[in-house]
Amino acid sequence: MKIVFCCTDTRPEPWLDGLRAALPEADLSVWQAGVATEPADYAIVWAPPQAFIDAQPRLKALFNIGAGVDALLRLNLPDGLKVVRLDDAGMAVQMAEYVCHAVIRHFREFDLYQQAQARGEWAFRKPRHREDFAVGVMGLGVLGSRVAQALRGFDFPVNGWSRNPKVLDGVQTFHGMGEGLHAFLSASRVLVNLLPLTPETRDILGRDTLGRLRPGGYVINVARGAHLVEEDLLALLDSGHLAGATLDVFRTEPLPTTHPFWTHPRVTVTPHTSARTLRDESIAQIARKIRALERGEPIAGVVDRARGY
Ligand code: OXD
Repeated sequence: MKIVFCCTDTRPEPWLDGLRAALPEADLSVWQAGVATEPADYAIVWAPPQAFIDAQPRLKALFNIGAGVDALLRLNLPDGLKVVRLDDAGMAVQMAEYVCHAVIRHFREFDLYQQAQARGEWAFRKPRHREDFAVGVMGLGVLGSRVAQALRGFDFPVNGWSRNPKVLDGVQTFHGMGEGLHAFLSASRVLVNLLPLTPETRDILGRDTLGRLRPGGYVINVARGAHLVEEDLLALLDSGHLAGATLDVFRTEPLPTTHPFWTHPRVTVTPHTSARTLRDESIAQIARKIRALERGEPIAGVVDRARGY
């Protein structure tokens, strides 16, 4: 069986070493622009160019080594080619850490304590009520469900929103565009975006949606920059409707040095790092799935290409 690796911003050697150990029977190669590669059965990819797909007519499955598959689904892919995403592979716990940290930092006003420290000031802040900080999680897939459960662990009221109805222990769930979305937003003060990026969800976080959050709302975007209308977020922060935002993803990455988010006093910027791909876990999972496919067995994580996730 032949496997080709095409992740242009990732050093291939450690991946190849891991794959060699996990699948000694596989013949491995690395795609390079302008260099012919033999047709492979499986590809391990991150944001591959169309030229790669066009030069690989025999592929049975594309294994994406990130959480979101939007960059892959924008390509012209042959019918029947399976697109497979990582199932957790150590990302869900990182996402839960990141989001819980951002929520708790905001709720417990750690930024204000930091400022007080800079002034050498010993001053308590009045405890705030958890019931006033309902957290709404948009997107209840593997990552969103884990985040919602982790927030429940801190006793925050948690709302969840998804395209189709879902049931999650301890979480008040809403679904569908229109009324379902509006009811979800007006019941939430902190918004966590973990949606897949599809034509339906592009620009979903704009003036109309964010403006429906409870006053003093807080936005955490850990999905895709294109979900968020950046000017609308800035306007709602400046009008005082929103208290702040923690943003890990941006319409343009790296975030341009002149972008107002860098210096906004109530925006925290991190460089698309909320849940990193863990190489060993990912290799083990991909190897297991390739073996299953070779035996003709079904695997988890196959993307519904029409739906977009
Ligand atoms: C992603 C990732 O899909 O970082 O954004 O894995």
